[in-house]
Amino acid sequence: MSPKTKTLLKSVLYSLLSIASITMASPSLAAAIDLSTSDTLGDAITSSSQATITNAVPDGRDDATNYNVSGKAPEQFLVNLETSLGLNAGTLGLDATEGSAIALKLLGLQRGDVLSFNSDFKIYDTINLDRAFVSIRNTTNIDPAQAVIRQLASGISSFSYTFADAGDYNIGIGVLDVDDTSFSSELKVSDARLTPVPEPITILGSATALGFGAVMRRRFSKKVEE
Ligand SMILES: [Ca+2]
Ligand SMILES: [Ca+2]
Ligand SMILES: [Ca+2]
Repeated sequence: MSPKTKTLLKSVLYSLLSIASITMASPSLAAAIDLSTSDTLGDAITSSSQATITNAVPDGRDDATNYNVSGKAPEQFLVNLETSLGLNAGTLGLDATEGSAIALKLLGLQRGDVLSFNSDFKIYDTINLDRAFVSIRNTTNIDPAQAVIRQLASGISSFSYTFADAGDYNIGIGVLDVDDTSFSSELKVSDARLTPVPEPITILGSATALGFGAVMRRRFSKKVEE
């Protein structure tokens, strides 16, 4: 085998190795969240892939159509809902009158992990509009007053949140009546995912492999020119 062929083979081998490292390092695989593992508070039902949450009472007296899905009443004492979600009293708004939610625990998150899901928020209310919310509370030595509350838009939308701190989290996703308790809304949550931040060591690994491959390619092209 001539030295040139040897160098060529080496270069091809290193390129293949670096491609292999990149392929292994690059996917930051999103893990599906099993929504059936969440607690339901008030009127909410879950399956592994979807949750449905309303603020409608079981006998349907607050609407012309009965939107209740579980036979359970929305939580009428908002402080109970807030406590179950790890929130301080009043966090969901002093204008909130009753509501329902699912409560998810996400443990051992890293800074940069991403929570995402699709939401479909149907509002059958016209006055003092109902709200859909996401509450994000880091329970690892972080003050409940630092909890993050996000509103979900009406209609179909996708939600995404990047965790700024590592820790264990309580996530609440729910629907609230505002100022009154009548006329309801329905929130459907689907495709909930947790996407881990890429491991720094993996990024370093693929960067090194990429650099190494580039060096070998440069060496090889030099050899050809010679
Ligand atoms: Ca209303
Ligand atoms: Ca209601
Ligand atoms: Ca309402």
